[in-house]
Amino acid sequence: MALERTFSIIKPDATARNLTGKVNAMIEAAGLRIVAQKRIRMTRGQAETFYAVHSARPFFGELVDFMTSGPVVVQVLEGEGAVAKYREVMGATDPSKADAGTIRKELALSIGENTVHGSDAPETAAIEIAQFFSGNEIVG
Ligand code: DAT
Ligand code: MG
Repeated sequence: MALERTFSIIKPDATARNLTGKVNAMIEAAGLRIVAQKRIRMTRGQAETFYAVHSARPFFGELVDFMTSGPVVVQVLEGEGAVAKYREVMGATDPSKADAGTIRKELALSIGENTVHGSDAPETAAIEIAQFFSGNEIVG
């Protein structure tokens, strides 16, 4: 499998509970490298663009409210098969269905307040990374 990059967000429920370091430890323990990272407060416009694929879903308004409710940490992760590997480390969207030892099983509060985002494919990872980082902010 090739060296790959994925996009990660440590969501407001996690920054509020001071869990950034714990999430990062789980990322690094899985062999993924954090090659870019910054703490930001997302605007509604940024959140709406980021989750545009979900704009017709009933939870979209709630999702945008949540993602703009506090600071987030946006990250680029690098490693062999990073996209699929980070999805494994995160666990299922609904924490009650996530495997033991995953970030969402161990730390998430609910299907909405689920602690982390990770890209679902290399193509979406490239788009998501470009929304938040310029090339010179990523140091592999
Ligand atoms: P994932 O974040 O695992 O890729 P997704 O892309 O299907 O999941 O959904 C994006 C986010 O939207 C998810 O992390 C939390 C929220 N969400 C998804 N399904 C939801 C639901 N049924 N109720 C409330 N929020 C939901
Ligand atoms: Mg998704």
